[in-house]
Amino acid sequence: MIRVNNRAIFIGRALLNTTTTTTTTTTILSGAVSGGATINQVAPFATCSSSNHQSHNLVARFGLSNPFLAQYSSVAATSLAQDNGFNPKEVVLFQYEACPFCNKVKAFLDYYDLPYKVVEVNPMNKKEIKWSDYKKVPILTVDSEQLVDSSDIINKLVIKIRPDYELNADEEKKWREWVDNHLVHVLSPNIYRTVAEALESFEYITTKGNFSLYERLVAKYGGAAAMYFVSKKLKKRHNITDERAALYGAAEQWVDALNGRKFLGGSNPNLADLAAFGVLRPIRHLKSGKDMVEHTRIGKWFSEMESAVGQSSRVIGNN
Ligand SMILES: N[C@@H](CCC(=O)N[C@@H](CS)C(=O)NCC(=O)O)C(=O)O
Repeated sequence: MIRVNNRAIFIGRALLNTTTTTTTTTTILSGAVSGGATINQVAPFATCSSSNHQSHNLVARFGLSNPFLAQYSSVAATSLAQDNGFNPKEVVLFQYEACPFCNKVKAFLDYYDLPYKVVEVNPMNKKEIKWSDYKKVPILTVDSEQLVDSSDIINKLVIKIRPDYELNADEEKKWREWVDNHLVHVLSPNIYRTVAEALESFEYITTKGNFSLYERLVAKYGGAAAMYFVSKKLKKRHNITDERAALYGAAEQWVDALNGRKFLGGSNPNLADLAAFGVLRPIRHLKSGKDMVEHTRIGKWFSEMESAVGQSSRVIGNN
């Protein structure tokens, strides 16, 4: 079995429209952006919503694995999931590589050493998930069962792996919600904060996402430019005045929550640790992630999480 050491590079969330209530992807910044391409063609934004299903604003997420860190290796997996009697024949994750919700699921699968294949969805035509009524990612298929929504996916999997898992523990629940409702929102304004950072993010996005050659070329420069401006809108929407301060504040808030413990879960990560790690892992090697580790106390926990989660259990090939 070939598995890839996955350090995904996050992508962003862009709220282009603050009023629409439709779930349909909408071009808000219409008109030619680059060579006649519309903004959706330039930066094929997805309609991302947080765990709050009330919001159907046009947002975007992009992502990818860090090509510099990806290490391929053959491993003999000892799966916690398999040890506990959960041994599906095939697990497939339909995703955008840098979507934070997809990365939450990946952190969980990696931690539990549950082998999974990845199908990278083209955010423009989503043809890879045409078979499903659910129009967002992540979608996880476990043999013939379809699971949707990152938190629901994780809840269902953890109960399959550890039937006695206490899903409603107050602290864990509170911080899982904090990841979806707060942490995720400070990421995009940071990764698109300056033109240089927007270009860095799109370099990763377009290298690893599912784009045609044309889409890739247009998306890199047009998308970076567009997201630079969109991220300013996002700041306003989430009442962020200084994006780095918001990121550092969130990181410090998380370390305070640890309250001296190795993980929020104590000596082992719980689902909140995995969620926070999952959404931060893609930005870790972007400038914003490096700044975060340099200027806050989060680095120690992050490194402990890297060791605890270990190698990706993603299976390469035949998908
Ligand atoms: N609450 C969902 C949110 C999922 C979500 O918003 N996914 C976005 C990508 S980040 C999406 O697929 N949007 C639809 C689109 O791209 O058109 C979850 O936690 O899985």
